[in-house]
Amino acid sequence: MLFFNSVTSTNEVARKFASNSKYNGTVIVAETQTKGKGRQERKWLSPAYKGLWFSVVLQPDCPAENLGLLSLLASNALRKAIITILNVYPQLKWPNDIFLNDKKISGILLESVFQGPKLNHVIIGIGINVTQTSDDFPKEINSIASSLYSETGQRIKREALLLEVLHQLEHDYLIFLSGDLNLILTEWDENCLHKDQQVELSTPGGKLVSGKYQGVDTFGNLCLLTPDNNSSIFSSAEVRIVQP
Ligand code: BT5
Repeated sequence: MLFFNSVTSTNEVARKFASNSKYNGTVIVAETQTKGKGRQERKWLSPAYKGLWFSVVLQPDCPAENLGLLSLLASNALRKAIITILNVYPQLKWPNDIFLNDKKISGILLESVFQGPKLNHVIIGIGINVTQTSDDFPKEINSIASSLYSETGQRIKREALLLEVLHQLEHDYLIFLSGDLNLILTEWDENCLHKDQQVELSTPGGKLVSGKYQGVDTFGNLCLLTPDNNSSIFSSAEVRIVQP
């Protein structure tokens, strides 16, 4: 595990180690990130001392299609760690956001490099808001983002949560490597925020598609039943729950 005071992004630091096999399992932790990033190059706010910002380098020997599952695995492991440390029950939004009381308290950014049909390495970047209060978030995200402290009133040791996340991640990753993918899929599905709900997806190509969320397939792709009664599968999209 490598600790830094300030980095641009822990995913960027991890990238330097990621292709060398001796760094499989390396964890990069930073007190703050100056260019923390989300998906699609969005910004991730990472104020010093107020959260956990870290990345894990993994070099799984598995087909490229299993990448989506790793995404679900990471958010599910994170959920279990939060339950253990805080005794509260977050929900999961596809593909890898963690919500508590309908607010986003954590996000995950998976970046990967392929070698032909196989994954060469994956960087799992995890951001968890721990002690922020609503004043710490800018207006634009104030109503959708929150922290573990704001939602539970509990002050926790960040080190304890970090160790528990890594423990759960390792536990589930070993199950994943053994080929038993059902546990991850079942646990993830049971705790999905938009289970059986009407949703609107915005695709990376900018299309909006509405329908009923039907679950995830064995690769972790999202399955949607569109109004014309067709089932469509998405490997990447932004999910918005449509209020009935
Ligand atoms: C994510 O992206 O949720 C993935 C975030 C991953 C962050 C970790 S921290 C360690 C590692 N190093 C990095 O550089 N990144 C990873 P996305 O689903 O695209 O959400 C981004 C959006 O969430 C932004 O556009 C904001 O609206 C909102 N946001 C930004 N900072 C936030 C925060 N701290 N808490 C909650 N929401 C935030």
